[in-house]
Amino acid sequence: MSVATIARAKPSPFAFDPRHTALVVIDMQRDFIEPGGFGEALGNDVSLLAGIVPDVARLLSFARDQRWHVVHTRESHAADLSDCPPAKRLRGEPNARIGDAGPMGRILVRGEPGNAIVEALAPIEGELVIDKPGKGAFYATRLGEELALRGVTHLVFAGVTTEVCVQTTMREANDRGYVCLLVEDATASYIPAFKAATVEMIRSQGGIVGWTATLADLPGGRA
Ligand code: C5J
Repeated sequence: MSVATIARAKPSPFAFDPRHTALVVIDMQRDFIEPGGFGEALGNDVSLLAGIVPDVARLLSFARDQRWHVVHTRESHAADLSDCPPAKRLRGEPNARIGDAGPMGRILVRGEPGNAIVEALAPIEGELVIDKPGKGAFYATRLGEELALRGVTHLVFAGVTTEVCVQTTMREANDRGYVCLLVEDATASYIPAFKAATVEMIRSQGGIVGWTATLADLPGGRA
């Protein structure tokens, strides 16, 4: 087993076998990152998320070079919204709700322009793309089965938003026995204090949910 180590990971060095490791890029889709999508409809400043696209691109390129498995997720719903419970759709007072028409097509609906992953991070052949109706990527998807088929044991997380879909998925993964690490500068929140709190809570108490590291901490510091 060839083991790599991120020596400066917190709270302790993170050892992994690249052959059994997947990068999971959460929801880097236009609906959250560009004006006119779900994120902006909720009243958020989407530029905070757009700012990490170059960092996620560097991490993606590193993972591809290292031959990690790569998974992209998209928060998305069927066109008839049969997988969007009213409790989700009717929440809050957004300018536009899931399924409503917006400048990038129907909000958070599969196949609409706004549901696409931003061009700079587009999946390439052989990478897994998971459409998920919930915040966690394991809920109501084939992610668990697909990772098992590939023999994946370690997950490295990036994407948005840190405290919602990234953290939820990381907690789901932790409970399923995956060894998880979050790359701090490749994740963002509309609310920076929530990102900072999430990073701290993940690695607290000896790594209660997993590990964290920065791009510069990755093996060879190449990312
Ligand atoms: C949210 C997400 N924030 N991808 N989704 O609704 O974090």
